[in-house]
Amino acid sequence: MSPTEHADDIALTVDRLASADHVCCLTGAGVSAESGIPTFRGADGFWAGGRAQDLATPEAFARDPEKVWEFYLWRRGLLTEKKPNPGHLALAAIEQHVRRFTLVTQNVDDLHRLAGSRNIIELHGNLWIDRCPACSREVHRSIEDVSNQIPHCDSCGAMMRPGVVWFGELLPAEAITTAQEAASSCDIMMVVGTAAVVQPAASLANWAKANGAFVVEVNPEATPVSHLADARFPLPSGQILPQIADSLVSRATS
Ligand code: BV8
Ligand code: ZN
Repeated sequence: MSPTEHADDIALTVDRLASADHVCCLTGAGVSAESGIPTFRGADGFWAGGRAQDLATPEAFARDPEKVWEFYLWRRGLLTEKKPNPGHLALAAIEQHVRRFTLVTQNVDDLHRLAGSRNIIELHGNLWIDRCPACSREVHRSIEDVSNQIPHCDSCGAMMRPGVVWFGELLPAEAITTAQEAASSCDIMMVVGTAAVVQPAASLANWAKANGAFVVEVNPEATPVSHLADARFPLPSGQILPQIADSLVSRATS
């Protein structure tokens, strides 16, 4: 990307960030792509071949829990060598230089927290959490815990499940309510790295637009919310977000 290309939109976005009382950012799997983590609907995505329904639903888990655990334990193992990329780090830097920042993520890879983001809402849970379907006990795993053993509950012995939200399952009530409140009250909504097809997460962009927010989209591909964008960067987040963050930080510190 040539330096001047998108310069106007960068300047406009930084102006909005600098003057905002509340910035909201919705992220999806694309923000982790440059960390080497497959997205869901891309060519080499996790859902390639339409596997979402036989891997990420309660029915799939009831039908073949070993197969579902194999998928999630493999993804957990993948994460042990992955780290936040410049896009994650840029969002953490932006959070430090605006008045109020709410990061709403659909991702379950925990990379935003590792990058230093603080005010994070995980709409779809977290890959490092195991939850007992029988007694609701939760265990937060760490990279050291990675194994290929299916976890069982220490309290009641039941087979645990991954602490993520599957298709057909309700999102955690507090998470989606807080996210909708943030989308409804923010001055600027950044939509980064999401195909914007999964609901209710994708509708947060509409909530923000309806509240008069300035909408920024970062995605190499067009999405069903691209028409809402006041500034659109058809670029990888790891490329453009650091430019926006650097410009904001130098402005804030000059
Ligand atoms: C719900 C956790 C109420 C698990 C995920 C029938 C029955 C029941 C429900 C439904 C139904 N029909 C529709 C629904 C609603 C359903 C839904 O939205 N389905 C869609 C697919 C049509 N939603 C639900 O079921 C939700 N619950 O509605 O409850 C209810 C209950 C019962 C009955 C009715 C209603 C629960 C949804 C949560 C599912 N769990 N993940 C796991 O991770 O394994 S969803 C999964 O998709 C991930 O969380 C992921 O984040 C999310 C969204 O995908 P994206 O993040 O957008 O990723 P994707 O690969 O698609 O796109 C990547 C994008 O990045 C692309 O645009 C690409 O261009 C871009 N990109 C690539 N590289 C870069 C980049 N961008 C920037 N930089 C780059 N470098
Ligand atoms: Zn239990």
